Amino acid sequence: MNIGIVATTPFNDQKPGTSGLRKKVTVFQSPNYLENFVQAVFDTISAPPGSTLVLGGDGRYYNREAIQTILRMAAANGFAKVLVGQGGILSTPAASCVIRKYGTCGGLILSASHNPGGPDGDFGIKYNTGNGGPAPEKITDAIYARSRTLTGYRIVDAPDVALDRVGSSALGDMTVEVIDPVADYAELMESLFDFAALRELIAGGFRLCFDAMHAVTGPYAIEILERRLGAPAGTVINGVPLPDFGGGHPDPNLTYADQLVAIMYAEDAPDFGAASDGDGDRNMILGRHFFVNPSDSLAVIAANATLAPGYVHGIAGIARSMPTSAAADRVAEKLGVPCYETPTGWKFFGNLMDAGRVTLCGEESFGTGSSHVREKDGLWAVLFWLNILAKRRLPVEEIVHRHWAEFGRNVYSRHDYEALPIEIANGIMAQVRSRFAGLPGQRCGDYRVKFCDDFIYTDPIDGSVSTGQGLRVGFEDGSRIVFRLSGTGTEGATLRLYLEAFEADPARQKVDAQQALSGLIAIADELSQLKQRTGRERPTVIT
Ligand code: VG1
Ligand code: CO
Repeated sequence: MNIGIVATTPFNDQKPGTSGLRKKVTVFQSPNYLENFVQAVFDTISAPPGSTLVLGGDGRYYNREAIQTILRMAAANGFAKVLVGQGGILSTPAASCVIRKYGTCGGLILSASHNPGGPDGDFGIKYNTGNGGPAPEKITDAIYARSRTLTGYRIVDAPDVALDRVGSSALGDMTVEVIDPVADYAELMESLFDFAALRELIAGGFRLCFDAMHAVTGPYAIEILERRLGAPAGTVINGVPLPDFGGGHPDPNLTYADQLVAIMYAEDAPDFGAASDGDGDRNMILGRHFFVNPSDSLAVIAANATLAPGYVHGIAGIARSMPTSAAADRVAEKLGVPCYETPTGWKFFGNLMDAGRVTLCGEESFGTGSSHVREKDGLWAVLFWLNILAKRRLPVEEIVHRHWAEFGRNVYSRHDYEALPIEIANGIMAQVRSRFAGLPGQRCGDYRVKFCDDFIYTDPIDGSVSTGQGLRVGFEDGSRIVFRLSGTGTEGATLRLYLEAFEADPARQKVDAQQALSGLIAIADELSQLKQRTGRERPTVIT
C-alpha cells in the first residue's frame, strides 16, 4: 500500500464555528479542501499508534465521497481501526454514543446539521473528542491554526471501501469496521427509558407522529418507535434519508417542519408529534394543537426526570446556553441543584458533564440532552417526553400548563433574520453596543434596564474564557433581550434576537408569546434599528 504525501497550499477559512466547519458543498469539493482540514485535525490530536476513530455522517450529499477520503487519510495517518456507520450513516448522538462505548480516541462527524443539503447546499465536518463531545475551543483553535500552515497531507492510494454491509475489511494496515449505526444507540435508549410502559401507552391507542424530515433519524425512529415500541407503520413520516433531504430544510421548527405542524394542528391530530434535524441532535415537541417551546421542554424534562428509569435517582444539575430561557433555572432551584449558564454550542457542556456537575443540558434552539452522551439528542428527548406522558397520562398541553402554574412561565421567543449582508448584521450589533453605556437604570417602555453586557463565560472546570458570546440587555423584572450572530450559517450573516419575559400569574400565562413579548420586541427594534437597517418588516423564522 502506497502512503503518499500530497503537497498543498494552506487554507485560511477553516475556522470551526458554533458546531464544526460548515461551508457550501462546492467549497468542500474544491481540491484539497476537505483533506487540509482532516489533516489539521489528525496533526492536532496526534492520536497514539493503534488508535481507533469513529466516522459517520447524516447522509447528506458528499457524505460518501468524504468518508472514502477520510478513510484513506486515516490509514495513512497510522490509525489502527475506524468504526464507520453502515452506508456512512451515524446520527450525531449515535456517533457520540459509539465513541464512548468503544472508548475510541474520538470521531469525525460529517454534517451541516439543520442547514439544507444537496449539490448547492451545505456540508460540514466536526471532530469530537474521546468523551464523545464536540472538541472544546482550545482544540478547535489549534485545528484552525494548523489548517493555516499545512503544506501537505497523508493519504493512501487504495480503492473505495465497501460501506453497505456490516463487517470488517482492511485498508492498508488499518481495519475498517462497518457497524450497524442504530444498534448501540437503541440499546442505550432502552437502558434509560421504560420501554414496557411506552409500549403499553402506544398499544392503548395513544397516537404519535415523528417527522424525520428525510434526514438521519429515519432509520433510528423506525427501529425504536415502530419496531421496538410497536407504533404503527407510518408513525415515522419522511423516514427515508435523502442526500438533499427531499429539497427541504431539515430544521425542526414551526416554519420548516410545516408538514408535521399541519398534522398536529388538524382536527384529528394525534396526541404527540415530534421532529428532528439533519443530524438527529435537535427535537421539536408538539402536543395536539400545541407547541412546546424548547426552553420549556428542558424545564419540564428536569421537573419530571425521575419518572424515567435512567434518571430515577435525580439529576446532579442543569446547564443551559445563555440565550435559553431561565425556565430550567426555576426547576433547578426547587430541586436544590446547580444551574449553569454557558455560551451557545454544545461544546461548552462537556466539561460540566464530565465533572459530574450536571445531568441535563439544553438550548433554546431545539437542543436537549443529558450525560448519557456528550451531544444533544433528538430522539432521546422524544423518548423522555413519551416516558413522562406514559407515567402522567395527561395531554402535552396540560403538562406544560401545570408546569407554568407551579414554576411560573418564562414567555420566550427567538426571531431569526437569515442571510443578511454581513456589514448590516455587524452594524446592528455595533448599534446595540453603542447604546450600552447609557442604558442601565433607564426606563424603556414598561421595563427598567438593570444591566447590559457582551456575555463572557469562564469555564468553572478548566478556567478557559470565552468572550463575545452575545449582547444582553437585562431588565429589573428578569426580562431579557439578547442579540447574537449565528456561527453556523454559510450565507451572509444570521442575526438572532432572543426575547424573554416572566409571568408568575397562572391567569395570565396562556397567552400568545408574540403578543406578550410585543413590548420587548418594540424595545429591541428601538435599540438596534433592526427594521430600518435590514429593510425587513419581519424575521425569517419566529420560534
Ligand atoms: C445554532 C444554535 C445553537 C446550536 C448550533 C448547532 O448555532 O443556535 O444553539 O448549538 O446551531 O446546532 P448558531 O451559532 O447558528 O446560533 V446543530 O443541530 O446545527 O449541530
Ligand atoms: Co443538528
